Amino acid sequence: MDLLKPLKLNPRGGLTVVSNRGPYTFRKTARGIQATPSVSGLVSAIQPVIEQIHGRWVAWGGRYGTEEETLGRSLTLQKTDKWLFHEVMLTEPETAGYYEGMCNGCLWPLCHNFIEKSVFDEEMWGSYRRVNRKFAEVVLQTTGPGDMIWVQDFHLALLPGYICRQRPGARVSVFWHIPFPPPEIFTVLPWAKEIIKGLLNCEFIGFHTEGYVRNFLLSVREIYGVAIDFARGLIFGPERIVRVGAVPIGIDCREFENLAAQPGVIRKAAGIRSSIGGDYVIISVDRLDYTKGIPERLQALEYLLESRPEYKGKLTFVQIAVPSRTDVAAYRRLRRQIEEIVGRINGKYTKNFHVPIRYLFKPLSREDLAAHYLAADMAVVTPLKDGLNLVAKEYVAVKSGGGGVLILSPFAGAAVQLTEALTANPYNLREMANQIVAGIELDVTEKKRRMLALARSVREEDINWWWQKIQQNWLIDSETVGEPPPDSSIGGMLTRGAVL
Ligand code: GDG
Repeated sequence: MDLLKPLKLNPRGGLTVVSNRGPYTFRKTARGIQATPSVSGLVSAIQPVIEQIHGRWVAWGGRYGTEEETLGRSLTLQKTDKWLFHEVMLTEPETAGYYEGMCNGCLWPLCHNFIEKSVFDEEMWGSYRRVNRKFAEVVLQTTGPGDMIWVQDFHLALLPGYICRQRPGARVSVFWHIPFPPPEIFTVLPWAKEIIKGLLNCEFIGFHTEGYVRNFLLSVREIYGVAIDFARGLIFGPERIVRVGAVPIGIDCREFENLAAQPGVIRKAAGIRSSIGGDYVIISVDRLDYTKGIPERLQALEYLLESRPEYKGKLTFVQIAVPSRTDVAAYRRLRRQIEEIVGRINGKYTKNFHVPIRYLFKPLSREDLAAHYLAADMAVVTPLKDGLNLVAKEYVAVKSGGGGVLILSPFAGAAVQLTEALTANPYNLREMANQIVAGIELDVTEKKRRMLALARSVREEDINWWWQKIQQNWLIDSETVGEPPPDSSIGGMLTRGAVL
C-alpha cells in the first residue's frame, strides 16, 4: 500500500486522462489517505502512457461522500513527480445507480452481446447522467481550454457532450475499451441516441477492432442519419467532424520481457513448477467476469480429462481469478459456480495426490504474475467476448524466447492481431479440449515459429505504437477532410486505411 500526499502546486499539464476507476482505490485512515493499486486492463494500458507524458488523471477513487462533499469537488494527489491524480467523489446512491446499475448491469452486458443480462432502468440512467456531469465539472475545473482530454471507456460516454457544452470546441477524444455491439443490439438501449450524441462531440473515437468501428458507424447511421464516410472513418456530425478508427491497445512489452529475465522472477517460476509437480502446466488469468468464459473453460478441461484419461495426473491447470465487482450479485453467483466446478473436477480427477486445478481468487503482484506466465507451458485465453484482452499479449511477451503455446478465443479483439495463436471457440467444449491437446502435442519447431511470430506482433504494436496511433488520429485537423462522398449515407467498405 502506498500513501499519497495531497498536492499544493497545480501545474497545468497538456493531457488529461479521465476514467471511471483510476490506478488506485483510496481509503481514508488515521495516517492519511491510503491507496491500493487497482487491477484492470484499462489501468495496465493507461498507466505507462500517463507516466511517460507526465499527464493528469481524473477518476473516481472508490470513496463515497455526501452530496455536498462531492459536488464539483476533487482532491488532487500526487504519486510521484510523474503525474497528478484528481479524485472525483461520488455519493453512495449515485454509485449504485451509475456504476453497479448502468455501467455493470446495463452497458457492460449489452456491449458484450449479453442482451438478456442488461437491465434498463430510468433511475439508473439518471445517475449515469448525473455522475457524467460531476466528472465534467472536475475536468473543466482542472484543465484549460487548450488541454487534450482523453476519456476512457463506456462509463463516461456523455462526458464529451457535457464538456463541449461549457467549452465549445474542446479537444476531446474517447477510447472505447470494450466491444461495440452490432446496431441491432445497441439500438435496443433506450438511451442509445443520447450516448451517440455525447460521443459525437469528440475529435477522435478509438476502438480495438475494425469490427467495432463498423458496428459503431452503422449504429450512428441508424440512430442519427448523419453523413458517414465509411472508408475513411469520418462522421459528419452535428457539432464537428468525428474521426473513428481501430487502434488495438498494446502492452508495455519491455516491462514483461524484463520481468521474465529477472533472477527473482525466474526463481519464482521454477518454484511454481516444482510445487505443482505435473508434467504440463496450463494457465488462465482473468478478472472474475462472466464474459471471460471461466466455467466453460473448466468444463472443457473436465471433458478433456474424461475423454483422454492418459492426461490424468500429468496436467495442471492454474486459474487465477482476480476479484471484480464483488458488490454485484451476478458476480458473487459466478464465483460460487466456478468454485463448485473446481471442487467437482478436483474431487473426481485427483490422482496420487496430484490435483488437476489450482485455483487462486486473489490479485498477484506484477512479479508473481510474470512468474506464473513464465512457469506455464500454455495459456488458455478463451473469453466469450472481450474488447481486446491484454493477458494474451502479456503471456506472449513473457514467452518471447519461443517456449509456450497460446490458445485464443476468436471472440477476443486480440485475435485480429495474434493470428499465429491456436484458436478455440469457447462455446464448443470439444473444440477447446481438442485444441489444448493439439497445443500440448505441437511439434517443437512449429511451436517456436508461432510464438516468435506472436512476439514480433506484440513487440511491434506495443503501448508506444498505440499511443503514437492515437495521437496521429486525434491531432489531424478533421475540418480539412472535405465533403463526405456522395454514397456516404449508404456506406462503403471499411478498410484498415481508416487508421493512420
Ligand atoms: C478491459 C477490456 C481490454 C490480471 N490479474 C492480475 C493482474 N491482471 C491484469 C493483467 C491485465 C489486466 O489485469 C486484465 O486486462 P484484460 O485486457 O485481460 O481485461 P479487462 O480488465 O476486462 O480489460 C479488455 C482492456 O480493458 C484494455 O482495453 O483488453 O478487453 O475488457 O493487464 O495483467 N495484474 C496484477 N495481478 C493480477 O493478479 N498485478
